[in-house]
Amino acid sequence: MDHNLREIFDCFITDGTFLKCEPYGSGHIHDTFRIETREEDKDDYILQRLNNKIFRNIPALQENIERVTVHLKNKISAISGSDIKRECLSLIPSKDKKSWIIDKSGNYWRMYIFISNHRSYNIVDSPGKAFEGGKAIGRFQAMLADLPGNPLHETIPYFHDIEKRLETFNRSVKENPAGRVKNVTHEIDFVLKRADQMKVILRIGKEGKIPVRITHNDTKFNNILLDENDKALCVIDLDTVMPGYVHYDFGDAIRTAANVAAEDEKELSKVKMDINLFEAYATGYLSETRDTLNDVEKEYLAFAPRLITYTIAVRFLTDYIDGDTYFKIHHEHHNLQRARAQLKLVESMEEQYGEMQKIIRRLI
Ligand code: ADP
Ligand code: GN1
Ligand code: MG
Repeated sequence: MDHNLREIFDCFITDGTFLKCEPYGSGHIHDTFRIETREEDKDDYILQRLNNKIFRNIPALQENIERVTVHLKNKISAISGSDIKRECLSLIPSKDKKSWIIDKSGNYWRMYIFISNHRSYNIVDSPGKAFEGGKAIGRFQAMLADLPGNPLHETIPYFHDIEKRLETFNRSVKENPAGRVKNVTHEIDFVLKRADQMKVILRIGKEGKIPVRITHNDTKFNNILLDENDKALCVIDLDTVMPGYVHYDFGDAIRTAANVAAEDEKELSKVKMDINLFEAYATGYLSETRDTLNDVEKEYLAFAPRLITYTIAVRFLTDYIDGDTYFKIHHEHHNLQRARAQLKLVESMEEQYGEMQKIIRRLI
């Protein structure tokens, strides 16, 4: 699909003139572009065509992000020496005073200031980076704890609800819409064997033992930008910031920060959770949250990576069975490759679970 990106850029109130635009990043959901401006001293921008098949209510989504970024900006600007354009996402208003526009074909677009001199990692190669990521997410949760007003909209209902995800999965297996079930019988068995044990976080939530807080819900490591010295800079991709359990953020971050291989690694023998990266992330995270989390929340942190890695594996596998309708893919069996790598990672976490529990108990 071809879009006139210069025309779309012109719908927003910007500083600086359009020089060029190119696809940017490796997100699985939106179409993301970097816009460079002609002037050296003006900001560059990130322009996104929003996936409104996945996010069904864009005004509600944007309202959440407006509230969250205003709140974060208030907090961050009160810290001396802070760099507000780089430590928090800045939405760019459109000429008709909204934080998004709809083009002639019905596409939704939004724009942010491009965060300059950042580093983004799909794979984390040092405990120092993992520690910084943990600090960033811990601080993010802490800063949003006193967001005023109504609860945030649930931009994707039941996003991390494993019972609902398994219902959808079982329906897809039964309906077999793309005729692919025959390719994945081993993976289906793996998923079903673990289905019951994965419901524990939902259960302790329903029992009132862990509170619903404002969480990010998509803490994959490339959604945490580091600065030029690999220090925590900014948490991005705020589309799923909404009520949730802290385990979802902890689990998803470990899924990506502590896996020594790529999320979609084809060579499964390379996929493994590195316990040192786990420990470093947990140390950073707990340095910011130790005093606010309750005892049950802390106790279940060690289990969270198993739950979220399993959940994402189930989602990749469901999408493969459905014929690739949700995640962007780069080749025919990409979702299957992702699902297999994530299931391998679940196994690696199972093998190291005792050690993970010991580390968490030592840190809390
Ligand atoms: P998706 O939901 O598709 O993952 P993201 O909002 O995470 O979309 O954006 C995709 C990628 O674009 C990010 O992983 C990051 O590399 C880059 N990105 C997004 N927003 C910014 C920003 N404000 N400044 C710099 N890079 C950004
Ligand atoms: C998507 O948006 P992105 O690429 O950061 C997905 C996450 C998955 C992740 C798997 C809204 O994240 O839930 O964990 O892919 N986001 C949405 O890589 O579904
Ligand atoms: Mg992203």
